[in-house]
Amino acid sequence: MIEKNHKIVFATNNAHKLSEIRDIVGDRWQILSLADINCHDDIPETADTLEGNALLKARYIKDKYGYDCFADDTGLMVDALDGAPGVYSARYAGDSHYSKANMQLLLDNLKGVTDRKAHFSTVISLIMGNDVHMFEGRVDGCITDVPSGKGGFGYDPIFRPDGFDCTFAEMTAEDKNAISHRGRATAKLLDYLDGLF
Ligand code: ITT
Repeated sequence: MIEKNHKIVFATNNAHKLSEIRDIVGDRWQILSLADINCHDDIPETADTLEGNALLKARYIKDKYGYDCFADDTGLMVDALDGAPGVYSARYAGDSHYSKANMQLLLDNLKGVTDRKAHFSTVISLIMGNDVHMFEGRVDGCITDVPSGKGGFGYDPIFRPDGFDCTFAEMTAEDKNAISHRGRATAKLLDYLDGLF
């Protein structure tokens, strides 16, 4: 049994992810950021799967700071590129992690390619006490020919989810969260946490 004001750290250095998760969770749980616990480390992400990296990030915080913790790892998988950039989405165009460069490289690699199918996958790893749990979310869509929209982050300006005629970057945060990979994985996380009452 855990209390409603139980503190859980979200182990991410990505401010956009933090704000998306806080929007989704609302006041149901207290989500602490890495800054809140005074962690400014560059947490290693050396695994070659989303599951592996999500677990590495959560385990790092649990072991070093003792907090219950969750982390997400996300990838954009493009069918015509055999699933690339996938687990390497953050550094597709190099270690600088610039979203604009990543998007441009992806568009360059898809020049003349008509099969634009792609999906985002998110894996959330939660460590509560000694228990580890994984939650997964996915959204299917396609890669557009040019970037469009100013919302969201990362690859959002070039990803159009199935059933919509706009990119994630052209949607409100609420609409993106309702159907996105992270929104779906987070819904499963919240179902699990709610069940602990
Ligand atoms: P942390 O590891 O600190 O959480 P990160 O930005 O490195 O942050 P990931 O490794 O999970 O996060 O992200 C992989 C890449 O995918 C990164 O370039 C993101 O910009 C991009 N990405 C993640 N979620 C996304 C989303 O909802 N929409 C668009 N791009 C996203």
